[in-house]
Amino acid sequence: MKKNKKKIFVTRPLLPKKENFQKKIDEIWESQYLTNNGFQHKLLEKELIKYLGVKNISLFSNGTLALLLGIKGLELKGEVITTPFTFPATVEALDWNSITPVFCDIDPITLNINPNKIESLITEKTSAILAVHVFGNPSDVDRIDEIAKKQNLKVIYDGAHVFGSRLNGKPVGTFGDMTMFSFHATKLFNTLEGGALTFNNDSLKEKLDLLKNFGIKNPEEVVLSGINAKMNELQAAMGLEVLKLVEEERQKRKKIKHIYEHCFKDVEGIRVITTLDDESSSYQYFVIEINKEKFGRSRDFVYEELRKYNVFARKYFYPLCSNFKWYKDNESARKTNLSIANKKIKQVLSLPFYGDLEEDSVNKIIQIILNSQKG
Ligand code: T4K
Repeated sequence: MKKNKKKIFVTRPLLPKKENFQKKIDEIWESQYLTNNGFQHKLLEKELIKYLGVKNISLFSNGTLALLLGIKGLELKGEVITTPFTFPATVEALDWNSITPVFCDIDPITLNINPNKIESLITEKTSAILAVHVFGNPSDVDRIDEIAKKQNLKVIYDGAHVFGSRLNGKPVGTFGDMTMFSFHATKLFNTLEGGALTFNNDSLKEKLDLLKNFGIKNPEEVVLSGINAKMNELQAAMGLEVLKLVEEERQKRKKIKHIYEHCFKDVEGIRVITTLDDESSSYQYFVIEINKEKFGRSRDFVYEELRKYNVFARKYFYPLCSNFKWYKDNESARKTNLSIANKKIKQVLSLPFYGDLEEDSVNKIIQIILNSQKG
């Protein structure tokens, strides 16, 4: 098989037609309003409330700052129980709030925090559970909710991977005290960089909007210590244009997902992790797990084989957060406490997945993976 001339990345941003974005830029120039809750920002809030089916939303300059300020807004402190199997932003948002992450092992099928292991980690210092809907697979929200109610804990979801999906028919952004969404360029829905918090409690709206705007209530009053984490007008305008394309993009990704799934379904040692479809799926990632004993080759071997052909899959979320050097004295970060997460981190591979990925390329990627068994 020939090496691809062009590099194939794990994803490509969903881009509107340049002339449509240009129209938005013209509006912004005309208004001379570039940031600070301008027209585009207000409109995007409205559109996203509708699209995501949520009660309240606050927009941010990126998902990490949204999460960081959501944690602050909920006044979490002490210890928060979370997953090590996530992007660094999740646990770094706790670090920035001077909160100790308490790592909980993951479920071997969904790769989400394992609710059966949460309760034994609760101490008098625990203030919340921070769960991640990893690769779009929803966390066990019912069990988490039950534990949180019983133990009087808050629940915050990192929903960076679940834009627009529903769980048991309910919009995913309506669970727990708060959900964070990421609108980074690599996400299904993007605002270049950007993020949001969604929440049911109306009284949080004013607080979160203050937190991202230095705590400034009006020109005469600064009511809390905030920061600058505002989404600007160009970001919001991009969001308004990209939102129009999301449904079509989901359909294209669904097709690609089915090609991958069909070809991997009988392959010993390969398990598809992102199995959900239609409204339950965010179509954000297509992720497989490679069992070296059964497949005959390791994840790292397959990853390198793909690179030889100019295909850049990703080993998300390697390295595992609990293995970061600054957690070496954190008891919960010990490998013996997190055996599933430490095992899965060596097996998981995110394959190229975006609407414009050509069917030929998908078939070629599959072929490289299958050939690597022999190679
Ligand atoms: N929580 C979770 C669970 C997350 O996954 C993330 C972010 C966050 C929180 C934080 O949200 P944000 O603060 O980012 O809103 C990427 C993204 O930067 C990151 O947003 C995302 N998760 C993570 C899973 O993926 P990298 O380090 O892999 O990005 P990068 O630059 O290597 O991009 C991956 C590939 O995408 C490139 O090889 C090529 C392609 N690409 C990328 C960009 C930026 C493009 O084609 N165009 C582009 O503009 O983190």
